[in-house]
Amino acid sequence: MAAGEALLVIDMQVDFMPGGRLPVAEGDSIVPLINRLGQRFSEVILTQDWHPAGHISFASTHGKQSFVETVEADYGTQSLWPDHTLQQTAGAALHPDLQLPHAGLILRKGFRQNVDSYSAFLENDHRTSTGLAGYLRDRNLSRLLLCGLAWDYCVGFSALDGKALGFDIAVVTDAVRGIQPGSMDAMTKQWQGAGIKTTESSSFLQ
Ligand code: VGL
Ligand code: ZN
Repeated sequence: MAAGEALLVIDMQVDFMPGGRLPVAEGDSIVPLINRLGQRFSEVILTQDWHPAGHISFASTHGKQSFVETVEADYGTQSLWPDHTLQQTAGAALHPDLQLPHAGLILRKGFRQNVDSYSAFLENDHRTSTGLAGYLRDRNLSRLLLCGLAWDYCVGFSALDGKALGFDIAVVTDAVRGIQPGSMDAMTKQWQGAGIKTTESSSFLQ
């Protein structure tokens, strides 16, 4: 890795793995690749989706159906999900096979009752900072390689916000999996429009 580079590993948590509460197909298959990538970076940052009971993003909170129904939040339309990554539960834990002991930061997000946060940089109101940009700037980390879950949501919006905040962003596409093919395609188009690069893990592993 070059100076100023960091690997940002998004939401590699039990609930997003097959068998979890909000499973991403093949989410577990990228764990070994992410471990290998991690060995190439001295700067590694993890994120952890971390919701309280009754969170605004849970369909159950509103007596609605997940995936198909939405609610109008103060900040706009919020998609609804099955209850997932509840604070302090086994499902919120990082995948037990992740081996990134040198990671310097585990950033939690989505912990406010009435605001979701897909992005590692800004909550879904597009205003409230998670503090990640400040951390990166303080530590002179300006180029980020993104991997993890999910392509169409938390990886996707982290890439868009990171780019908009002035970071050089590349998504390591073979180390990412997504929730819905249609929204993955739409997100990929948004990345292209924003000038976000995509790359493959082979560029970092020999
Ligand atoms: C995610 C939906 C809800 C993600 C998190 O990690 O992509 N998606 N919460
Ligand atoms: Zn969530």
